[in-house]
Amino acid sequence: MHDATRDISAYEEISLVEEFAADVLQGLSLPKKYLPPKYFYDGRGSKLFEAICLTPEYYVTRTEHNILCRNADSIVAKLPKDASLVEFGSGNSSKTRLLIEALLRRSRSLKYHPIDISSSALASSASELLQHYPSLEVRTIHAEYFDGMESLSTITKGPKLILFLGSNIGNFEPAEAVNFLREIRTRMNPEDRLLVGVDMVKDLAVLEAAYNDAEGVTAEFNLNLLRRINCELDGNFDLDAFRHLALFNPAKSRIEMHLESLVDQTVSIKSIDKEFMFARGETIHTENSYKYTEDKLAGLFVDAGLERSEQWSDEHRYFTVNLLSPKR
Ligand code: AVJ
Repeated sequence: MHDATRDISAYEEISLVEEFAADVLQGLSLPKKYLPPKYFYDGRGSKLFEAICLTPEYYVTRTEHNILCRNADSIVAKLPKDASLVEFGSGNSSKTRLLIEALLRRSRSLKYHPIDISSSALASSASELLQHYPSLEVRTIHAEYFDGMESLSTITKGPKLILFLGSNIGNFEPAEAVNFLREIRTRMNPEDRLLVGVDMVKDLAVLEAAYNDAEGVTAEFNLNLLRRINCELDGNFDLDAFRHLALFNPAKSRIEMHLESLVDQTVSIKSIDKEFMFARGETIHTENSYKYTEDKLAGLFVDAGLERSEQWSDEHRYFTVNLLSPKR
C-alpha cells in the first residue's frame, strides 16, 4: 500500500477465514446448495473478474464506460466544486478515472474513498491512481457495503458524489437493494449525489452470452470458488467434476450462476470437518445478477426515498447510469 493512504479496515484476517468457513458450512448444508458471491473476489477472482470485463460478450463494463465517458462532465456539473468522491465496490478503477478526471478539471484537488471487499483490488487501484493523479488523496476502506456505509458519515464533512457502478446493485435481492439505497440515503446531505449504474433487461441471447463467454473466463471465475474452498478450508473439490452454468430466469428477471455436479460424488472439507454429497445434476447456486426494467428501476428509487434528476444510457438501452438526490 502506498504511503499516502491511510487504510480503514473492517476486517481481521482470522475472523475472515472463520466467516468463510461458517458461510460455506451453512450454504452447502441447505437443501438447495448456495455460496455467497462475495467470496468470488480473492486475488485470483478479482483478476478473473477484470478479465471478464474485457471479454467481447460482457457488454456491461464497456457500455457503462462509454456512457460515463460521454457524460462525465455533465454528471459532475451537478455537484459543488469541492465535492469528494466515495465509491462502493470500486474494483478496478478505469470507470472511476473518468469521474476523477472530470472532477479534477474543475478543482485542484480531490479526495477519493473507495470501499471494497477485495483488499488486493483496493491496494492495486489505489497505488495506480496515486501515481497517475498527484493531486488525488486516496483513503481506502476495506469493508463490505453495509460496514463501509458508516464511513459515509465519518470520513467526509463536505459534499460528496457516491458511486455505485457496474450494476453491483444486481447482486442484491430487490428488497435488499431498496434497503441498501435507503441506508445510503439516510447518510446523504441535501447537496450529496448518488450515481448508480444498472444493467437493464434485454434480449435473452445477449444476456446469457455475457455470462457464458467463449473463452471460458466466467466459468473459471465461478469455479474459483471451489478452488478457494480447497485452498483455504482444506477441501477436496475436483474442479473437473463440476461445470459452470449461467441462465436467465425471466420470472425473477435475473441471471443465475450455478456450479453443476457432473457425477454423484462426496466432497470433504477438512477445516470444518464435514462431507457433502452431490447428486449428478445437482447445483450450487453461486450468484444472482438482477436485470431491471425502467419501471422496476423507477420504483426502486422511489421506495428508497431517492429522486432521480437524470439518467444516461446507450443507444440500445442496455445499461443506465442514474443520478439521484435524497428526496426532501
Ligand atoms: C460485478 C456483480 C456486476 O453480475 O455481472 C460477472 C459479476 N458474475 N460475470 C455481474 C459477474 C459473472 C457482475 N457484478
